[in-house]
Amino acid sequence: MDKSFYLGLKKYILKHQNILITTHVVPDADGIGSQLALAEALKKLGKTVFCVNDDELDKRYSYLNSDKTIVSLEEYLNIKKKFQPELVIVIDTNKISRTGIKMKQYLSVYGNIIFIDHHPFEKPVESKHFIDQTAAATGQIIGTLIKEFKIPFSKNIARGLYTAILIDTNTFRYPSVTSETHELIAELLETGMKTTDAYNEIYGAKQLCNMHLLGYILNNCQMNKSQNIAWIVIYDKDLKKFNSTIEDTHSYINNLLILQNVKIACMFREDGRRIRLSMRSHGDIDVGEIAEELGGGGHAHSAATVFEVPPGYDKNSIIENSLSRIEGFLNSELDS
Ligand SMILES: [Mn+2]
Repeated sequence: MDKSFYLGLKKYILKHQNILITTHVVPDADGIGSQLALAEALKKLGKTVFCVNDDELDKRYSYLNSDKTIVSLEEYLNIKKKFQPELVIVIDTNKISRTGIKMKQYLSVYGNIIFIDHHPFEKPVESKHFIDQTAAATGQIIGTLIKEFKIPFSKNIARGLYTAILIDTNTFRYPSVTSETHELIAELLETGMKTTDAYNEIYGAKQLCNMHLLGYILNNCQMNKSQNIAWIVIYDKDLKKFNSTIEDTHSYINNLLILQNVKIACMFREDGRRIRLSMRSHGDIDVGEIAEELGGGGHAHSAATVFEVPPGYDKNSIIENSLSRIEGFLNSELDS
């Protein structure tokens, strides 16, 4: 992204003193790491900053938030006293509805909201949406912005941003990773931050029961005839049987991408009367476009959608139907 993008963003943020930073619901490490890094940098600039999310953080992220910088909206409303945000920064999404039902309601009285994000967005407003779709993670945008502020990276900032980029690139495996990404990573490592610690803290906290669930799910992995689409299905009963939660299945889908010739990896997950679908790709196949055709959205290499299961319909028939549609989209992409 060109320099004017960061200059514009910097100028806008510097105009305000009281700043609230939030991210999307069910935040991931990109949202959380970016929030924490930006908050620390802005505090060093003398700003008053609150990091507030719709809900409490999942416990897998508590090591990043050991000083409780990020609080839930409920906690914030109890402690904020007279704090009135002059500026609200929404990280890692570009829609206010994605901040959560409670957060959206809370923010409805604040007009001064900007978005810092890397998800595709069709109608950005220049002074409101700071979106760099080419950035591998929002963490990469925040890292570049912090450099623009001339705030040196601390070990803590480095860990937040490194984790953000690690998660959003599937450990540097996506085509979104560029020389810019690695140049920033090099600067983060200059702080003395340990990559093995950062990796193990986010990926290496599994229990034996999660390992058994992973084995079970992968054992039932399937492929289409052409062997270019692979999928796994996670049912509620599997989670129960292996004493695991949805959070434990977070990166399961990435295992499918190492299959030879696979173009699209799919993970279907039962969620009440819905089926949630995540898709991953590498190479030229744009699963973001396919997800959009299926009523969802996302990045070129990582996207998602949700299917309602109408009364009287079988969940597996919804999965089969969406797989044949995905195959149709894939074949038309391969033909063009
Ligand atoms: Mn992201």
